[in-house]
Amino acid sequence: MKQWWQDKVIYQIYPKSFKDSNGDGIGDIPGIISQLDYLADLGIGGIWLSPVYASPQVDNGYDISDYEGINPDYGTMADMKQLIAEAEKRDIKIIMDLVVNHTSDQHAWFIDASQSKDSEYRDFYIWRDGAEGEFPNALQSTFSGPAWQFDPKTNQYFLHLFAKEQPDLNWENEKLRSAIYKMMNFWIDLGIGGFRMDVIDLIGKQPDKEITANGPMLHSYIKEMNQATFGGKNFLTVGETWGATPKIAEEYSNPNGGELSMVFQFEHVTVDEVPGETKWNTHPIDFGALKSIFAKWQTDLYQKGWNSLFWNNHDLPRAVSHFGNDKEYRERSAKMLAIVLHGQQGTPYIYQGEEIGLTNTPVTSIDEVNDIEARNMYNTEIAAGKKPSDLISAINQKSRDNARRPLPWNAEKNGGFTTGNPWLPLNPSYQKLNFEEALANPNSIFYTYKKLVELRKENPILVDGKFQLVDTNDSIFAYTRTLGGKTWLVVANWTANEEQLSLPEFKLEKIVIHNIENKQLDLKALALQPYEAFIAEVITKAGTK
Ligand code: TEU
Ligand code: CA
Repeated sequence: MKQWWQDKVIYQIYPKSFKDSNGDGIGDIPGIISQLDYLADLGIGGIWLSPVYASPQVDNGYDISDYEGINPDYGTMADMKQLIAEAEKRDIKIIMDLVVNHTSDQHAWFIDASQSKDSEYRDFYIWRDGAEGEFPNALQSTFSGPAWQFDPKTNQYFLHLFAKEQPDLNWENEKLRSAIYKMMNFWIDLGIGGFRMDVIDLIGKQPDKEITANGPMLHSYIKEMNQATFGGKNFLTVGETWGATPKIAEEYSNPNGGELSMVFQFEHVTVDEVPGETKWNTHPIDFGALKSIFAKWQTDLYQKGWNSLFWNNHDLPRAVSHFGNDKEYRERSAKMLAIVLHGQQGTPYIYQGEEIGLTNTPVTSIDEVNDIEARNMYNTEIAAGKKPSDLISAINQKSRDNARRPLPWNAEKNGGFTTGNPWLPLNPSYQKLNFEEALANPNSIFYTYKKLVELRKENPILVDGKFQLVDTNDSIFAYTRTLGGKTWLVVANWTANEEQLSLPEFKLEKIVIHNIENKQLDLKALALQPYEAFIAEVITKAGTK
């Protein structure tokens, strides 16, 4: 069955920072509704909405206290229904964030479960014995420190792979699984178009064996969920799977597997990390390695599964700062990153503000940092004797706040994001760098994205064409897409150097998109400018490859 999302581009909204409608400094659902025409203009087919559910906001909504309620800061269920309806009018579907590895400790299930060992909800969570101060085992939380929290009331520890206010759910419990499926069907019945599944690869965990990702029951649970909820519907499901290899991604996403549409894998975005070290130990990007990673995923999943394509999200640094050049070549390198990603096979995701090339926002002190992950890391490392300046430098490169700054809609106070005090200050660049300015400039990054979105809808070669890497040096990423005798060539220089490239095997038919206006292309002798990138229709001289 043809799925609604196959030739579409998805846009991620982080609601707290998108648009404030009532001056309280916090983005909200009416704010999103007010900008739907902007998103329709960009041409996207779906919105992945980061959590808007009732939540004490310890982890900005990834700690949910009621899956069927809306955080009052963001609006009401009536607003949510209106968002779904208004989006639908513009042919945009809403993809809800499904956070079912854990709940908030303020969820009714956990409140009840923690009252007594006899609670009917006790087994919805993961409790273990251990004398106080002696943890059941060595499992660590992603947000620093032990993954076990002692609960004096019942004298047991509970598991939390994230904050201690985010207790892990026990997927071995069939009653818990049915309760989750019931909740999912509630949302499906409201007319949403998909789910993005938060850390879904952790639900099959075996805590006693210290197995967290890719546990033995993981795929059975996902198959069961598929059958009980979205299976057989025209629906997008994307699992967040930090531990996926191409083989594992194939298992999730193969069209006959009864699991998910696709997964987010993170091999390319963690290319600057060394296995065994944390994300805070940064290393320069090895572009040769990056190219091989893309080529591997493109090749291994072709016609066996489905890729998701992204450079950044609410947990990652801004794409242009991390992979491009956010100074002299901000515009050109942002367009290059867009072209080289959207040229690939899979479903592209744009993270809010990426389409105008928003950059990271440096801070000078931990007091300016909001994100729980960075703050916990900072406190732990300071206690271990690390230097504040080194930690702040790592935070400036990697912290999640970089992507979470409120959006600059125009050059007015607070970028037009709010008439009040924004919950987190905007990047000070907003006077020059904002949506209004981008829309008014026909050469802006925005129009590169808009064109790429449109190209995908109109050209099956972008959706289904076979990927083949073109051999070049590591400063250049070049590949072809081929479908039905047609070939598109994608070439990107991902450095600030000029690069020479000769591709005599291709004859230029027409330029599809190019991030340098009015520049001729001679494929036999390409003198690539810094961060130059293009897609061209070509004829393969030695016959079709
Ligand atoms: O992220 C999963 C996750 O492992 C992240 O904590 C990730 O390791 C880190 O942010 C990289 O910088 C998901 C959500 O996307 C994230 O926002 C949540 O905090 C987390 O799950 C817990 O729900
Ligand atoms: Ca608000």
